[in-house]
Amino acid sequence: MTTRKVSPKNRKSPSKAKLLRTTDRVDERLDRRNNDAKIDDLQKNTEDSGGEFLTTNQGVRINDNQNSLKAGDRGATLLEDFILREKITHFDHERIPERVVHARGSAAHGHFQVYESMAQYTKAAFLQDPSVKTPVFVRFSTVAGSRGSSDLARDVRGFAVKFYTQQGNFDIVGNNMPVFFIQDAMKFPDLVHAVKPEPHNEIPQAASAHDTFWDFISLMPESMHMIMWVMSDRAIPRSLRMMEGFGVHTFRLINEKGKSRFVKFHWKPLLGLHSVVWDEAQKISGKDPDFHRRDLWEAIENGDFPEWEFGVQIVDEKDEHKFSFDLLDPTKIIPEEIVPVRRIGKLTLNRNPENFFAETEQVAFHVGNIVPGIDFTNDPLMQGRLFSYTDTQLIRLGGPNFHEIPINRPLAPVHNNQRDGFMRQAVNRGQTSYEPNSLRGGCPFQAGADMGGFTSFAERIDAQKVRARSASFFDHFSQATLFFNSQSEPEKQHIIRALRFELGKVETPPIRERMLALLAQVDKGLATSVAEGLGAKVPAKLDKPMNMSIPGGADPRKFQPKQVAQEIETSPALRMVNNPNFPNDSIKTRKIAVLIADGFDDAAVDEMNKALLTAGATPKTVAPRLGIVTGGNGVQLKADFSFLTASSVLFDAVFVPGGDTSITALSKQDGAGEFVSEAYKHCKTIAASGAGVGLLATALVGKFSESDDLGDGVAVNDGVVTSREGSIKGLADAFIAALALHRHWERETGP
Ligand code: HDE
Repeated sequence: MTTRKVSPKNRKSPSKAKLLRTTDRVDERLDRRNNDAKIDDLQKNTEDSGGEFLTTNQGVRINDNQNSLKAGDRGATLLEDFILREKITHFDHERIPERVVHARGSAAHGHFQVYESMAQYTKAAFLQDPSVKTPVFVRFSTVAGSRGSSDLARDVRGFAVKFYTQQGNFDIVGNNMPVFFIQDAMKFPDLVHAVKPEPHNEIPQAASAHDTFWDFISLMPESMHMIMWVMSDRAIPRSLRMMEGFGVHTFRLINEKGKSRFVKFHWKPLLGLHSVVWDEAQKISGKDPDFHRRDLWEAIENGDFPEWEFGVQIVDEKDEHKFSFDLLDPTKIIPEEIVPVRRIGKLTLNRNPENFFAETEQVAFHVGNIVPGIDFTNDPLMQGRLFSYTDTQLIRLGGPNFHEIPINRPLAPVHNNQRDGFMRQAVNRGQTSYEPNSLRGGCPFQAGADMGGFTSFAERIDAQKVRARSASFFDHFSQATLFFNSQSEPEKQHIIRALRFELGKVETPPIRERMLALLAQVDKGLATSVAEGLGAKVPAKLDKPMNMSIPGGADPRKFQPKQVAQEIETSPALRMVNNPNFPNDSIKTRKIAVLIADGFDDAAVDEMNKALLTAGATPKTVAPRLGIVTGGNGVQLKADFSFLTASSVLFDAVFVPGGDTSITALSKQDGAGEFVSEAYKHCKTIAASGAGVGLLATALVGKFSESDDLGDGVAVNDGVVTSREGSIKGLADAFIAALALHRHWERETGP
């Protein structure tokens, strides 16, 4: 293991000019290496095995890695065996505690580049120069499940970005939803205890569909906006590459003159916003629990680098109180229709980690990692987070030196008088470890603001010390209603179904009733539909003043939710279907299953594959068995999957090419018909040519009639694209157009 170089002892106080030159040199170095700077930095600790002898941790070459040292070949193992003891001891200590939340995650390296200087708003160095690429490491996660849980749980996704900037590390530790369940950090342990598996039997894993979660939520009216998001399709993304990200809290941008503005951070995926359906999510959890991890990994390995645009909503200080909601309340969004999201830069993920544990598991994010030009607000949820993140790393990573772990160490130089502690890597030279000192000429020096020293925004505060919540935090339902009203019809139905599922798993009737009463505050139709599915009735009204979530001995009447007139009735930016922010949907990186058996129409497959590849999609063959499959004209293709190793839920669409022998074999094949009918059920695009149309007709009896489709070549019915004799090019064009719609919700039957 190599350690970072510490700068040589500097006994004289350097002049300002000299300091400036030092900083410039660092900048130059970073600029030159651009986004490779962090990769280079990690190289110092990267070990490649190949061609070396096996050794102990002390570097002693090992002769026998098969047998322990014994007294005779059947004899007791000897305590003396230092090689065995070292190997087993290390193994025994391989595990560290998983994250208390967000334990399940996947990450990647990349870079960020700003489009134009944001100097008007912030002095943050990484937001000044479009030619500078700032290295980033991004970790996506689910919240509730354990490290080994399924990627497809209905859950919020963490979206944490670490920027290794010239001025130090800046972390945006956000989610794929812009609001949160609670308004104050005080409630976070309660929320997490409620959603985690129940303590007596550790059931259920990675699921909110159980009594304790809904018990808590039913007593926490402030969570209703977040509940709408978590019950929506946003909670079951198609891919980590196809979801938005949000900083959630309101932060501050501070410019060179010290002027502060409020800001909300956004990530907009260039591949658009897409989700799976709940039935599919549950099946994927069985077929491939690593679905999102694999998808991210494969996309990066294939060179399909995921990209997001970085967006900011900026609000002037003078406008702080002009909204129907409080900017400090993390259960509220600023609707994009009121304050547009300005896209100011791009994040690209282009490299997978080398080692999951070293990077993805050991990375330590912290909302408190900010750089000059960014600052906090008094959002009471964020304020609590500022305490929590260092604290959690101390137990999770085993001591105070976790900032020295390669993935966490900044590229900006680190000099201070902090010393020692478990696993210290830096060898700090010199006699002094305090400040002020004269023995080291006062080094390391404090930096004035003009030298990049961090100064906190001097917010004026004139207050009494109270445990309280602002009156401006009590509109718990208006934005939940805004969210529900902004959804497309299929998305509304999905929310209703999700609530029926979740509350259907709740075993205590009063919890359901309280939830129905709360849902009625959001939308009466929503509550009635959910109630129908539960065979229950929406309570006539909320019983008495809501006696929920209030301090002991307080008067409940002073804590009632109130309604505030909203600026807008709907916000199209909140829906996923026909969201105006994602107008140009492509089929890039979509996975298409091509079902073949010996005798398949090889000309059709060839032409379709070419069209799909040109459009950026990835066709994969699925056949009755692995190995080589031979087409009607003798073309040989390798089967990527068999019907045993693949399933329609792992693909975005299906193509069934013709070829009589192939279709006869597929018709007898267990799983082929199910493949097609399941894709239909999940509203995916399906195409068939020649005899393949017959297979569709059989698999989709009652849903699709071949006769409907036989027109002048290519027919399209609710995303089923067929051509018995027409051109494959025409079929491919129609298939690609239908695929770009992602799903064909018109096929869905009622909740
Ligand atoms: Fe976190 N959160 N959180 N959180 N959070 C953690 O830190 C916490 C909250 C978020 O990929 C922990 O290193 C408190 C909101 C992400 O490594 C812990 C409160 C948002 C990640 C912690 C919140 C988040 C975490 C657990 C309420 C969205 C994963 C392990 C006051 C804006 C980062 C760790 C990664 C992780 C505490 C609320 C996002 C315990 C106390 C709101 C994406 O420190």
